[in-house]
Amino acid sequence: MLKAYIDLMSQPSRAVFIFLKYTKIPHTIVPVALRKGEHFQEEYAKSINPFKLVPVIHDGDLILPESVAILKYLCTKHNITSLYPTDLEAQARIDIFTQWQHLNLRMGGGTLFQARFIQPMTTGKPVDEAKAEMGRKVLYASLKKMENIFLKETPFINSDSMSIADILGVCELMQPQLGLNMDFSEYPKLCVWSKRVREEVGADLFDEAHQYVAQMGKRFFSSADSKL
Ligand SMILES: N[C@@H](CCC(=O)N[C@@H](CS)C(=O)NCC(=O)O)C(=O)O
Repeated sequence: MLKAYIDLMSQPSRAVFIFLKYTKIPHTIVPVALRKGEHFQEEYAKSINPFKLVPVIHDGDLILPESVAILKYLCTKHNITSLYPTDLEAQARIDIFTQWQHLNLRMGGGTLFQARFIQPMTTGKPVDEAKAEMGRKVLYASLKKMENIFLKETPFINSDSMSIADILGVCELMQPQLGLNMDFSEYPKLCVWSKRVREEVGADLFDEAHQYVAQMGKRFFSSADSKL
């Protein structure tokens, strides 16, 4: 049976988790606790992922890292054309986002999250404000582009129906929104879209995937930090 190595604190891991549960592809979840450094253990680095990252899937003889590659592979293998269309133009429109998000939405939100939470927590050092500012700038520019480009004319990312782009995108958005308790109400289209994706995947599944990051945001960041 397919194994998925994930940590629910990780955005691309949550995307793989939601995708597997939503599509009901038989699988086993293997938790890899990043906070305990389990991804640095010799066995994991040697046999599962030499990049020492999550997520990874192990399917038959294939060991596959990289969330976008994982979701596309599984859609193709299981013929899930609703989430990754076979029509070339529709697929290309989804891929604009899957390529773009790495160095934009993900980089912005992830850098801010690292600077405001992970690094101070793991090193005991104060927040690296320059790094936080860099992340914040990229994040806000990305949120604007999400509203003005990707969601300009369609209820889902460049599409009338939900795709892997929405699953990947919403998990990135939730990292600063839930994990840092940030308020994105100035981005109304994004708020409506993220609610729409939550409803589409199912609120219970969405909330199960985001429970730890949400708990953390509530515990460490008050609403006064909303502009972080
Ligand atoms: N491009 C990869 C990114 C994977 C990645 O950066 N994973 C992070 C968690 S979100 C990780 O494993 N970090 C561990 C570390 O940096 O030590 C993907 O989309 O799967």
